[in-house]
Amino acid sequence: MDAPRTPLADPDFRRDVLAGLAAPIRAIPARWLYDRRGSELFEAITRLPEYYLTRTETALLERRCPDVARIAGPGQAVVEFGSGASVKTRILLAAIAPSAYVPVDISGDFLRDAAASLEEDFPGLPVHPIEADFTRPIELPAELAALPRLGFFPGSTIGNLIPSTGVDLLRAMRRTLGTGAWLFIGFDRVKDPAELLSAYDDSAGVTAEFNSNLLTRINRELDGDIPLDAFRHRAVWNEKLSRIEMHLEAAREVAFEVAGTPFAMAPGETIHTENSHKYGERDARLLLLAGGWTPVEEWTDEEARFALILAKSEPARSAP
Ligand code: AVI
Repeated sequence: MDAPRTPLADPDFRRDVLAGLAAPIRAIPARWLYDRRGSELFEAITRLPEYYLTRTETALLERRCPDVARIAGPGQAVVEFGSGASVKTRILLAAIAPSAYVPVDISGDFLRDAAASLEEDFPGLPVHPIEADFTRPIELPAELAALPRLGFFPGSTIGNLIPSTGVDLLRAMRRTLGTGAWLFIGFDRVKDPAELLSAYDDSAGVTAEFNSNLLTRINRELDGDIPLDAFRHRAVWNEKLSRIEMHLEAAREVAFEVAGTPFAMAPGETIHTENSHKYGERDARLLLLAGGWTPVEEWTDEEARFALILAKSEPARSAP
């Protein structure tokens, strides 16, 4: 029997790419953008002058974490979804006198590194890394049973999910953290489409490289022969769905193979690679409410570019 052509390919990656390229509206889930190179490119994006999100949220955290400490009180077990151990985590932990830190991530290696560096910077703080998919409810360690809990989900990562999936995630977080817990979450706000478009199509071309790295990854891991020069990065503002979309657009007629399957695309046809939803003031609150979280306090920067919301999982009440 012949050896498989792509023995190291992640079967989920293979399934998503083959199905996504064959679909009538071609689309590949955004999580596949983050191989090692993709993660490095995303880090570079966060430092771009046009990408206001990271620096705006970081400054807001510096200013507002003391308010979170005041409202939520000391001794919180901080559960970070998709850790983490970033500059943002450190700002929160330094401000709120936590009783424990629980980074949750699907990547074990990343988690262990993050946990080790946090333990160094916060000696005496119990750190309990959990390797798990946080889109499903997670069982927290028994040591945390009696502690108040505060979930942390910064970065506007909620915006990368379509609203129905975002609500499912918020509900899973509620199940994980329990009734009476806090959730401290970042939302990118709706703003001038020109500003949004330049944040997702920067002048140095880093976002374009981040997007087309997906094709490089497909070629490498799925034995593809996609000509990279046949595709260009497109960032599009979808007003109706209130989101920036990233696409890879065929610049000419192109034919290629992935894992032995042939594909052909006409000029102008695209592969949709990411959504980044932007939320108005009421939209974000409604999303939280739909996910079982009651907004308690909200902070934005002077230009209302980005919002941090502190929400609480209240006991279930019967509807009036
Ligand atoms: C990770 N996420 C919040 C980023 C965003 O802004 O949606 C990913 C990104 N894509 C292009 N630039 C940044």
